[in-house]
Amino acid sequence: MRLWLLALTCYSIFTLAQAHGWVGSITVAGKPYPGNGLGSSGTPSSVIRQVNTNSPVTNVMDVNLGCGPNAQPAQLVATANPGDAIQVDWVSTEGPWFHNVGPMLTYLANCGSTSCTQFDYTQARWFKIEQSGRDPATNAWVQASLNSGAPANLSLPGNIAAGNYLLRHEIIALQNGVSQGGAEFYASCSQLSIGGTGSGAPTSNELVKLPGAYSATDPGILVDVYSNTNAPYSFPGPPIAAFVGNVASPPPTTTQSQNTITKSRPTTTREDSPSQIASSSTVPTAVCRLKRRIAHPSNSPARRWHHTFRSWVV
Ligand SMILES: *[C@@H]1O[C@H](CO)[C@@H](O)[C@H](O)[C@H]1NC(C)=O
Ligand SMILES: [Cu+2]
Repeated sequence: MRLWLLALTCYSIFTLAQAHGWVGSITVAGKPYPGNGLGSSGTPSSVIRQVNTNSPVTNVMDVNLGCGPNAQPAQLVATANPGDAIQVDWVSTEGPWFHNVGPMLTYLANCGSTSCTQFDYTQARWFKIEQSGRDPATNAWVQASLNSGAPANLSLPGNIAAGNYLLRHEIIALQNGVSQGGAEFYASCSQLSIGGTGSGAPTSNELVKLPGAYSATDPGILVDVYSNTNAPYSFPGPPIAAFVGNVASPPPTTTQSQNTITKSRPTTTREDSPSQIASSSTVPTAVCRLKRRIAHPSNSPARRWHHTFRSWVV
């Protein structure tokens, strides 16, 4: 009997500890590219660099901020063209991605003249091509749309120069962002070969290192997203590269806001409320809903349980 209880308790702690995620697959111009599970046992024939844990990076200077925890080069590249639509499908052990506050950002880095399969991501100079915060129509974070199993959507710059590029998609989960070190960073890198006849490229001052471009006290990282949901969100990192949004043969204009959702509109919606988590849950059982509620409640004292459990186990 005692053993059973112990086993049950351990199971609960274990599943709470798994309450994070990774990229399961990407789709480029309609073609799906499956990724791997966590760790070293997956097939290496993927375009997505495999990570070894679903846990987030929480130190902005951690080398794993680059491509996710212990990211390994993948064997394949996805062929793409300027302007292609890309979907990034984030998953968790419980099913869809479930964090629902914080931005999503996309960066590219040029791998040079050889394929990205051998590219050392610590040498990457990243430029930003897209970022999304709150949806102006609903005031909900776009990230919350992933909770239903929907992918994150982005598109390659319409005039990007041909070449080998690492695509870095990032989710920052801010449910604990009120404390320094509380923000959770999830990054995933996919290997692309972009063709076409584009000429667009970032300027050198638009290129950043990751880690390097974020500070733990950036206003978009050390932030209480629950206290004033109408406050404009300040995205971390560089602005979107100026050439992004230009199509072939563009006039040289700056279109930083074109691909960006920056501003919220006043509503009374409060994200991450237990009722919303319960109603948007795709996990069928009450037990699982309860578990998710415990793992991601909205009030900060209880929210710490998530991390307390994690630190016990990890
Ligand atoms: C991505 O696009 C699909 C199709 O339009 C949509 O259903 C989904 O909600 C979008 N994802 C996000 C995060 O908005
Ligand atoms: Cu988490």
